[in-house]
Amino acid sequence: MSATATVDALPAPYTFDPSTTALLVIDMQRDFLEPGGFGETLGNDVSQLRSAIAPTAALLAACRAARLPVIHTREGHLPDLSDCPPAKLTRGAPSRRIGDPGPNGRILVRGEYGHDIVDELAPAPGEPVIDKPGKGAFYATGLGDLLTSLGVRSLIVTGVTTEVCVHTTVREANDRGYECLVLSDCVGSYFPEFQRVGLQMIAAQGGIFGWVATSPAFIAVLQ
Ligand code: C5J
Repeated sequence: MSATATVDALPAPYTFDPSTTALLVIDMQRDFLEPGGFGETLGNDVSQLRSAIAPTAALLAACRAARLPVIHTREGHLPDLSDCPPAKLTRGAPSRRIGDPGPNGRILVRGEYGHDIVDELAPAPGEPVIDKPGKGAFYATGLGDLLTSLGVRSLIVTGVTTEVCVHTTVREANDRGYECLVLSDCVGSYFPEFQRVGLQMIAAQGGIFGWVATSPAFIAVLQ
């Protein structure tokens, strides 16, 4: 692999050094992607997110082959919910609240079946999984220290949902000086309009939060 690679992206081609780049797969959990979980309790059509699974599986294979570090995240809470702010617990009128029992275990609680990553994208042995109580992957986690220890400066960002945890994490990363490339076919939203606009917001104004590309374009330059 050459020292740097350049991928066709918006708002402009994105040049990165694979030796300082990691793949960040955000919250591809049953609780968001499968019936009976947190996403569905909020009234969402969870099938909207499933289009991101197959391209992310191909991306994972390519990144593992290229020896890029792969980091997964999961949103969820301790069994006693002590890390869940009351505002998050009581907001809205979901059919089941965080911590309530559901068909995949307690909603959005660590250790439950629904909290874990979908089978198709299961972490490989040794790949870090960052458990986070919030929407951003840097808040109240060890992600920053992990990236520092790996020497990572740029992030390939995928996952769900585009306008919530992906956006929050990209904004956090951007403020910390990381360059972020978001792969449009590997992120998903329950709302097609938010998917479109969420991606536009990242690349607007000269790339105010980062760059946007497709996974085939990225994989092509990794090989
Ligand atoms: C949400 C997430 N949407 N992972 N979480 O509540 O985007």
